[in-house]
Amino acid sequence: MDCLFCKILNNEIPADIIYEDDRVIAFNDINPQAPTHALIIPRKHIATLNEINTEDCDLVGHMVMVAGKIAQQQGFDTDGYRTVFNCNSHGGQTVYHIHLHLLGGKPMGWPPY
Ligand code: D5M
Repeated sequence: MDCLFCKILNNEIPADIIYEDDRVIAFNDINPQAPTHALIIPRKHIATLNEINTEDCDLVGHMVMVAGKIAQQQGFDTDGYRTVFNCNSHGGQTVYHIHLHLLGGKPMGWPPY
């Protein structure tokens, strides 16, 4: 499968990994949009949010929990942070392996045009 994030998971492409466990890894985004910009990805290949099944709900919840854990470790949990799943072209998705963006370390605006 020609998936960039599967290649990172398989150590075929390097990444700055900041967290890993049996279900997910997190690494720094190559094009950071905030002082901290990490991506939390499941080890299971799921192309978009549209492919999430009932059996994946715990996994997706785990991704969100890991985002909060990283925010806490990096010390911006109290000031706050942004988490984003982009889906398909209108959502701005460019890598088709679901990933949760975690952005922190500065105030952010809304809406995110
Ligand atoms: O977000 C895809 C994100 O993936 C985007 O912010 C850049 C990031 N990216 C792309 N290639 C890499 C590598 N090799 N390392 C780290 N980060 C990467 P999307 O929501 O799909 O637009």
